[in-house]
Amino acid sequence: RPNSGKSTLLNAFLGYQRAVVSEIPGTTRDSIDETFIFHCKTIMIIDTAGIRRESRIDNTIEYYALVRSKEAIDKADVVIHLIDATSGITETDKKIADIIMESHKPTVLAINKWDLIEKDHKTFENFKDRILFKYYRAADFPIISISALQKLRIHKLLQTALEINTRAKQKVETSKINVILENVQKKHVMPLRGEDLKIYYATQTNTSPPVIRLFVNKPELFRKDVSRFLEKTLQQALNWHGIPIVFEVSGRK
Ligand SMILES: Nc1nc2c(ncn2[C@@H]2O[C@H](COP(=O)(O)OP(=O)(O)OP(=O)(O)O)[C@@H](O)[C@H]2O)c(=O)[nH]1
Ligand SMILES: [Mg+2]
Repeated sequence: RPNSGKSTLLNAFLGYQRAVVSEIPGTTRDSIDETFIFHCKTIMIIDTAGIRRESRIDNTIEYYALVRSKEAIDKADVVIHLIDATSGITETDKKIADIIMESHKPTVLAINKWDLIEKDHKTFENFKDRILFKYYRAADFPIISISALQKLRIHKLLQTALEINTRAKQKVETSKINVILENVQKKHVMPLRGEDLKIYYATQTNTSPPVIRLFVNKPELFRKDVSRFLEKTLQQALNWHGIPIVFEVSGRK
């Protein structure tokens, strides 16, 4: 989102003023990529133009900025979605979250400008609750409060991004996935309860994003709520928080 502090964060990671920062939204027009070393790893960081709501994209410069921001998402292993703490999650942020989710990239939500928030011991939890209330899918992702300007928790942010990247590249044993799915079906919880859907067999066919191939009795019963539910179940059981899962469903083998 424009003005959330993306260029400031790039500069904080690099340790010098590489990108132009200003209080005027729309400062960065083209993506900038740079590399730096963190814990003996070379990391490429891409700073993008802030994405505006489509209704406000009224000229070609902004249109191409959007296209390039989407290209940056496609190129990335992990996406950091920066939210401005002073405004909280906005409609624009939800739009951006939708764009990120379409890409199925591992994602961290970073709440920036945390230095500007009056704090007591409950602030972060309250803030998180408000975000989840406005946007329940935020629960799918790690949420970290940071200050790009004061370099607060930016190492923790990087560490988290690296961790979910590593996990997204893992291949899980077929037996493990099948045990999880067997157990969840035995429990008869919603939305599986009372339905005739049966999952016979599952296997992981790809990584980053993980693709799970499922063989079921009636593919037409594999609706969105079932898919969501199984995604959450597997994310929890496999420590895949922040990592979207793609399901490929086919009829009985
Ligand atoms: N207090 C505070 N201000 C910040 C922080 N991060 C960025 N800012 C300020 O927020 C404004 C916007 O920062 P930028 O880094 O240019 O934001 P951006 O996301 O790159 O914006 P666009 O390029 O327009 O999309 C600047 O005035 C920054 O100094 C922060 O952590 N704390
Ligand atoms: Mg910028």
